Amino acid sequence: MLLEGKRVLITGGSRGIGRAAAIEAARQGADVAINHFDDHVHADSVVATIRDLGRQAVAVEGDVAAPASATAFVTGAAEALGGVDVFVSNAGICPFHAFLDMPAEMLERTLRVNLHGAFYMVQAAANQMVRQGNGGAIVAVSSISALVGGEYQTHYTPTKAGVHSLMQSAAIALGRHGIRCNSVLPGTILTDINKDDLSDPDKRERMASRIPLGRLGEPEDLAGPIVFLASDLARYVTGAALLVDGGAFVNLQ
Ligand code: NAD
Ligand code: RM4
Repeated sequence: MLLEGKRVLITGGSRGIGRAAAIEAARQGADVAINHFDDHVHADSVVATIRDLGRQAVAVEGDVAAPASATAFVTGAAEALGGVDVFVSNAGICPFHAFLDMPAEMLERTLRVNLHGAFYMVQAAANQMVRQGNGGAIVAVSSISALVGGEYQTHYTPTKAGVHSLMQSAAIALGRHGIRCNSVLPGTILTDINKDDLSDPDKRERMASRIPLGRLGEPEDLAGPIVFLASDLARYVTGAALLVDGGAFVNLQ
């Protein structure tokens, strides 16, 4: 019960990594609020699963790219759960596309959702934690893509480097308030975000064969690392980034 009595908020909590983290947080004793973007059926299913575990759960719809969604989510969740102890900034998109003809709207939208969205959400959560006066923990879902490139991800990888950097700077800005800020850097995890990209069996096999642990990741592989960084077991960890990639990053020679 690493998160017993904690109030945990997760953006993009209706599917994939966010969903797995939300359910594991509840298993570890937390009450949970999820944000999602027009994904009511999946969000309702996460809420029902968490309530079946005997914990409180709420879902708040909102586009993280809109700054007003951040205050709406944090305020709504704090009212429903009685406060905010942990914030997981997870929502993100990756519309795979070639570089030379990348449409400007695709670049703008990816930056707005992944980077601006993370900034406004983390800022709103931090202000709530500062008002409460009891510290807190923030975990951002960055990516192995903060450290390596991707041919069809030239709009996306800078956002993931940005989220990683945001946690480093926020760790300094918020340390005096007892708020820790860390990121996880997932490798390739099988979710809707890369379903099309990995539908080519050759690409999928090539990616998997480079991973020392011998398989692509599942959303649940991220749940433990996120819960750990959110928990008091990590009480002296801030400004850190934890690769969760089956060893892919170090496998260069
Ligand atoms: P996913 O597509 O399964 O889930 C994305 C979630 O984000 C959904 O709940 C969706 O409703 C939500 N979302 C999307 N756009 C939103 C918006 N504008 N506002 C609010 N919510 C929005 O994807 P996933 O793989 O679980 O991705 C989650 C995070 O993990 C992303 O930030 C992604 O960059 C990161 N990541 C994923 C992988 C991977 O291989 N799957 C690897 C590294 C990092
Ligand atoms: C990740 C990483 C994965 C990719 C997803 C969409 O950051 O690059 O390989 O599948 O993004």
